[in-house]
Amino acid sequence: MNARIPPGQVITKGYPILHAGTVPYSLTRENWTLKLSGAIEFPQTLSFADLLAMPQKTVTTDIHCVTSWTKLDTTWVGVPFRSIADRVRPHPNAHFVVMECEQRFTTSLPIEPLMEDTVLIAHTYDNAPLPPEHGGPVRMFVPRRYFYKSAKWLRGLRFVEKDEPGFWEVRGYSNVADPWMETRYDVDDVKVIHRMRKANLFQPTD
Ligand SMILES: Nc1nc2c(c(=O)[nH]1)N[C@H]1C(S)=C(S)[C@@H](COP(=O)(O)O)O[C@H]1N2
Ligand SMILES: [Mo]
Repeated sequence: MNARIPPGQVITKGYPILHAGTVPYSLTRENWTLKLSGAIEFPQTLSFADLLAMPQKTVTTDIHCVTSWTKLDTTWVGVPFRSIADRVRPHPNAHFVVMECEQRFTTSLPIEPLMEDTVLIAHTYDNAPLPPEHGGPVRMFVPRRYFYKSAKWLRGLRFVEKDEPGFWEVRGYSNVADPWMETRYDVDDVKVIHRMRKANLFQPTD
């Protein structure tokens, strides 16, 4: 098996567009803001200029959609999520981050995988401003999860103690969304819990 291509994925040369609802064309780099809120020391709202003033990072890697397409070697520019976390100083009880988007779309992840150095608040794709159809002016980029964790038209990051499953997650998709463990649907998450139990890593919290 090719370790680079997750199980059940097929390579596409195109770049499919996938989302619920309509593209918010009125959202531009000029009027876009990002609200940083929740369990953090320094709540604040960033403008696009604020985002550009932070250190930028370029990441070239593969993306994997749960509907089974994989696109190799995509190149993104943005601000690492980790830099945002450094700026707002999450409280110790901020275990999850809810990504809040236009049209009330949300998705969430534990804070730990978001700290990986390929995770970006992205504004540039393939050396050009991220097109509205692909989530521009700014989207989340979390390449080690299925792509529905990469929220388009990102408007807020809310740090929370307890997870809040998002739009696709409450509609039957996996909350783990790990392409290599192939957790596509909510029932697949049981596999992960089972593995963690076997490794003695699973600690029920309540
Ligand atoms: N705001 C928002 N972000 C979203 C979605 C959505 O419906 N709304 N769909 C997700 C899904 S299911 C996928 S596969 C990717 C697709 O991104 P793309 O259209 O740039 O390929 O966006 C994700 N981010
Ligand atoms: Mo998707």
